Amino acid sequence: MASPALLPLSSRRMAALSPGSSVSFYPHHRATLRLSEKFILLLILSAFITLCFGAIFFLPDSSKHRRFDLGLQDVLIPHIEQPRPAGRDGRDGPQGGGGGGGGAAAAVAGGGVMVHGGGEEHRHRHREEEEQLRKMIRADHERALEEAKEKLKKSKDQIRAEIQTEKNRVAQDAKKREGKQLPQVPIPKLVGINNGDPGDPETREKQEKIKEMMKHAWGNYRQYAWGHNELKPLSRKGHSTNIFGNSQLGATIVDALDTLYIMGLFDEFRDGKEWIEKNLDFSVNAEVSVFEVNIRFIGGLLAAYYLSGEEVFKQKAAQLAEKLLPSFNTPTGIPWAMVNLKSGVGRNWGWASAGSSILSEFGTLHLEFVHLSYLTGDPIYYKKVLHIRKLLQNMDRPHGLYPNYLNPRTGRWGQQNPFGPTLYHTSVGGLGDSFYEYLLKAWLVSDKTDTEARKMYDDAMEAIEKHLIRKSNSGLTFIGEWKNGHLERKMGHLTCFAGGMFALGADGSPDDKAGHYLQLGAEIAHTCHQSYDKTVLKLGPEAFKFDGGTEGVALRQNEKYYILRPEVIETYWYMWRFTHDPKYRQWGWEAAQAIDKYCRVVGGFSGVKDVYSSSPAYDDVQQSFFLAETLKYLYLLFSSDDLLPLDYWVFNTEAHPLPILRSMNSTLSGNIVFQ
Ligand code: DMJ
Repeated sequence: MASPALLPLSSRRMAALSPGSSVSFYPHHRATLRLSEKFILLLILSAFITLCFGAIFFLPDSSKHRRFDLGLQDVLIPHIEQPRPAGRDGRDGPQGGGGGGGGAAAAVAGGGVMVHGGGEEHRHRHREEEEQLRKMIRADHERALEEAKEKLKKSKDQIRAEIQTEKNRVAQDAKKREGKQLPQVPIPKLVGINNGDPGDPETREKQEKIKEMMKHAWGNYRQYAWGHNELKPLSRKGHSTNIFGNSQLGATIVDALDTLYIMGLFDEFRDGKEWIEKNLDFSVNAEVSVFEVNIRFIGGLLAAYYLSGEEVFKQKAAQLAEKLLPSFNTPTGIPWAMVNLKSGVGRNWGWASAGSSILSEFGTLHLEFVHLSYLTGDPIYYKKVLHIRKLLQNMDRPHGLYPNYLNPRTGRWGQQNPFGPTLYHTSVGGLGDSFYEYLLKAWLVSDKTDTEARKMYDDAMEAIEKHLIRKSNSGLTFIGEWKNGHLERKMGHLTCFAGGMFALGADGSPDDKAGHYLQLGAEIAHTCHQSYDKTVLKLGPEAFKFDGGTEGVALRQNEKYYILRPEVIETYWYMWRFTHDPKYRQWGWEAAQAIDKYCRVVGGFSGVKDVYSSSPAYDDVQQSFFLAETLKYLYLLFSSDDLLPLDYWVFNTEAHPLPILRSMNSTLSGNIVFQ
């Protein structure tokens, strides 16, 4: 039976199918639809399809999650699998090797989903929650449909005017937020923010030399790449990478400010401040790395604020932090790796284990976010990082180790292999490194009151020592990586920061192991120095092996480069502060001289492509971390200990000093306590 037309009838009529039949009594329908009719049909159809997809894909799989009350909010967190005994072959490795071993995670990968806190009541609750979510999505779509229908009734001009009004409102809101007065909070005691005269003329001369190198790096950036993220010292023009999106955010300026300040280069500092005041705008359509922006920009701005007391740095840090918040809008609260500063849309790197988030990225926010909450009076930042911590605390860790990848949609570790043994990657170098560093530093920045962070750090160090740290044939201590089911006897330049971390964490370690950890720091420093000493340029390669006859040397061409990285010098500096053994100043000086000899060019400093070649090619990049970290650690190495004393300051992973928050009343609501 034909039904009355839902859509307006066209004036064109069709002839009755059979004259005289009952069909002819019904209105004649036209053969085609008008454009607007087609559009409405399309709209309805697409809403319906979205609804179906929403139901299938976006509703959480209740079998993989359970409700968990963090005390902050009700969130979905992943299953916690019960650890299984070590692999069938009895190996004491984190992944239990092949052949169906691989511990708890392999059981998951094999499809054996475990239901925790089970029971009929539990399942019933899940069903109700799902039904509620479905209802919400349905209501959302119906509302959107209604709005679309209403819109279509309006004229083009009306729609245009409405869009403009909305745009103005958003812009005004943003302006208001930018001008928002931040609360006055007590500023921690800032001890040792300048001077640092080392006392003896020889060391003073070295300190001066480092300052001269800083002037050379900054001066050339100032001249050839001002406002760009980084400098191409050979091409003498601006440079950028995908971590900053397609933006010109002056990364080198922000990263270098505190180094300029502690070196007493105040004219340069003022120049940088002026640029930031006039030009640094975060409302740009750029997809940036949340981690990099946090450690370089937020860290840099906060440090510049604390050192100089200039409000503009605090304001800018707060504005930027707000722009990063949308990256936390994931089903688990584990942030996306990248966020578009304008739209707030986030996503992960395509190469990171099927769209996973990276441990060293989402695990390296704590220091800056605690300070942001402190300075803005808004607990949201602290809550975000505490949520990440709680989630990690409740996850299964194969043999106590944290895998490098975590899927922010499912809350499961990445790299689970559905067809065989689980292949986690665990590393104290790239992808893992600063997560461990921040556990320790979260404890330090809280004036040692955040004992939960300290416990996580201690447990992690114990597992790392047991499973990743080995001695080479010639007795060099190295930190390997778990990859593809075995310990890779390779150490990255990035991993060399761990020497400093062990030394920094020695005091306060359990079972009176302070001496042990200081010794471990010294051994890592020695190994990393060896990796420098065994090269032609006396600069360290990106990665070096301990296999067979190879002892701390890079074998592959693509591991032989040095890109002005700081980690080895960072470790020398921490070791110097804790031991005052003159060899650390000696090793630091060797590195400084090598950098000056082989990386210095007329237009700045450049990385080199092969540290084993006497005439290496340049990579033509002056990394912003060269000014933020490498030169700062060198300068501190040749300064007295009362410049930025470690009893008062904690350095973020980009070497930006942040004061320890002690003996002050927190302005924060919630459970942040700074005594
Ligand atoms: C810096 O940006 C930071 O130190 C980060 O933690 C990792 N490494 C680079 C410099 O090598």
